[in-house]
Amino acid sequence: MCHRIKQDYSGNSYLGLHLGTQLFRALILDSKLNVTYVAQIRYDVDLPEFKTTNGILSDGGPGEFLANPVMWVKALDMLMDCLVKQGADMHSVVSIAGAAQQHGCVFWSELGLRRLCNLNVNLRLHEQITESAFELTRTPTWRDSSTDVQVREMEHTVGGPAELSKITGSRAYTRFTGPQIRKVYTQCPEQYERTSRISLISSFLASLLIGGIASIDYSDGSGMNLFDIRKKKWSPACLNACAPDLARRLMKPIPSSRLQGRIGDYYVKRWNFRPDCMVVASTGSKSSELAGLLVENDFLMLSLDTSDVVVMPLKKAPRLEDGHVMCHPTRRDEYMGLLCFQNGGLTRKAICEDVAGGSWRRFYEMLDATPSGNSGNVAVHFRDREIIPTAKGTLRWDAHINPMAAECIRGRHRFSTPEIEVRALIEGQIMHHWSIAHEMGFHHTPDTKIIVVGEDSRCQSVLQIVADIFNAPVYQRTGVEVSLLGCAFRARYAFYEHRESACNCQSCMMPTGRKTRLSFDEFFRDVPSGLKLAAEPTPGCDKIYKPLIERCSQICQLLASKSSVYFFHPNV
Ligand code: XUL
Repeated sequence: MCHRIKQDYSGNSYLGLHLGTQLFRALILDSKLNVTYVAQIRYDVDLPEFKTTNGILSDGGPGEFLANPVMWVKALDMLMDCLVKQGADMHSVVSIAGAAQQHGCVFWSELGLRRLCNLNVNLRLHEQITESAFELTRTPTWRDSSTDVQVREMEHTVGGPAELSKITGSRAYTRFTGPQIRKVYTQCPEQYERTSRISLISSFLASLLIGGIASIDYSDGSGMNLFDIRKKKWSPACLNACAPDLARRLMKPIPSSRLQGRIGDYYVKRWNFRPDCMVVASTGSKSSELAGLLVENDFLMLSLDTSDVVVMPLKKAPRLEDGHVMCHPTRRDEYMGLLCFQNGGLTRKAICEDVAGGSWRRFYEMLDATPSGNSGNVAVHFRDREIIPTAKGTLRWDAHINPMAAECIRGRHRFSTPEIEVRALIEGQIMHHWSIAHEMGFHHTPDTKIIVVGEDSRCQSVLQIVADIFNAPVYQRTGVEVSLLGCAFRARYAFYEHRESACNCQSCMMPTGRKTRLSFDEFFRDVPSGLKLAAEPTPGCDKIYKPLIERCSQICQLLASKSSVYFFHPNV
């Protein structure tokens, strides 16, 4: 007999926070997992004093995409106010989980550490976690690609890209945290020397919540080129190749489901949080999207957001030549494969400005006014330097361009109508994502669900293009952003794992003596995934797209070979 008094958890709620590239969002779920409150801060609009464009400072050097961490601190302060103003009772929140844009990092100063641990309730968060709390007030974000030199140095020291990938799940990438830290160490050695702790943006968010430095979780830690994804600890070889005395600054990494601690006293006094409110390790945005899907196996997720990303769950960690293998956020000893494309939502936004004056309605009408396959017109827009392949530039081919003739290098200047431009952009992006995913071994069977999520997954014609190019049924999840939902689900599960199921008495044990604790997947098994079939492949679509995919790959190769001169031999 369990003598524990049965607790009533029906008044509980769960808070998810997502610190994204352009937005900081919050979501509260009640005990039945209904959405009760949502709030958001858009940096460009709500925090104009930080002068960002799409959440990034626009005055960085070549390839630099930086942000001021104080902006995120202020956004968190405003977000909490916003929830309370809407009537949210923060006292009912029993657990919080966060997620953040991946790879970027924050360099805490000694003073910052002291302020963080002694937050004063009479001041707002950003009035005490000011610029002096950081050694760098322009900190790298995932869009940064200014570390080619450090990428080569780290790969060389560790024994080559394949060796680095064997340990960390990825060869070195410019936006990954290791090369970014090395850049700070080599270019600003004094600031590096003075840095007391380095947080990922995700663990930075958790740090703000607990009022102390939070650990980096395994899943987001896999995006650093420093973490041994199999041994689940920092790799000494990678740390040595990056910067001295780094392990101390990073602290020990922890599993993504681990508790970071209780919410800081500051939040209790300022917004009436309960003192025992639990804070779970924060993780990366895409890990959180995976947690929010509630689909167990056999799916491939395409996230169409600021970046476009393909994610698939993996039982084992394969060796990828390109792309990333990361620790799974909710399943112990499992993994996720991730391919990130820099030219996603921001490229669509820029072309929408160009051809439709920024009106998405007009933009999608234009898309609908053109046939599948765009009469052979294909374009690849790598306006920002693309990640796979490493390439920059735009190239348009119409049906007449001969890939063997010199004209293919220049392509067409413009297509004859804006409608053709729009379809060439969207089809070009999806064909590019499909072929890279295929090359990397992200295969799907007839039973695989292709799940499309993210801000730009709302348009039916885009979903149809995905279904036709992937030649598979496409599912969509409507409602709140899935990365935010993933946070709230992780918060809910943490409360179950660490509180509800944490009784050790006899009747709570299985006959074998093992606890009856459910896994994350089992816990949410009866919760509807909310997925609905959104598009099925049009009969005969492969005949249209197969030759176009071939042409799209040729365009990508051309852009990559044109760009390699600049990126790999900068002194030529
Ligand atoms: C993934 C990546 C981006 C960021 C955006 O590797 O760099 O998708 O996670 O938040």
